[in-house]
Amino acid sequence: ERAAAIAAATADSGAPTIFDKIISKEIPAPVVYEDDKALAFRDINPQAPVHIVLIPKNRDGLTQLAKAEERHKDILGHLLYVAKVVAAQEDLADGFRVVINDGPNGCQSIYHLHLHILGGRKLKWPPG
Ligand code: DGP
Repeated sequence: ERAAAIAAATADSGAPTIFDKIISKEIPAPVVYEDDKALAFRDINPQAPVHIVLIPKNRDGLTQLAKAEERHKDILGHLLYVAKVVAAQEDLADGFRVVINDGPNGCQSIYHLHLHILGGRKLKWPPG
């Protein structure tokens, strides 16, 4: 059911997403970091030994990076800094990758901006 809902979201509708339910703890997720502005949890479908999703708690119109406006600069900076904090917490001293999938061509499935933090193995480049 959830997979169908995710697959169905191939473009930004502005509708609430499953991440709202993770933020409200209505749906449990393995949280690895939380502060007043951001939440990070382990991806349900990990693509690497460490795969964490990092989101702003307040979406505030930031369904995808392409919708970013001036007012989002602080939260965007905060998320990138938190990505580093989480990578350190996860012992990714040998390196890691931060990814934002944007829109249909970027393979975005959930329209609540999120950073993927991937690590724990040698990642390939370029991505598919
Ligand atoms: P994207 O394709 O960039 O929109 O990535 C969305 C990610 O969110 C995807 O890698 C799977 C993850 N995800 C989706 N639903 C859930 C969930 O309910 N729990 C957790 N932990 N991760 C989820």
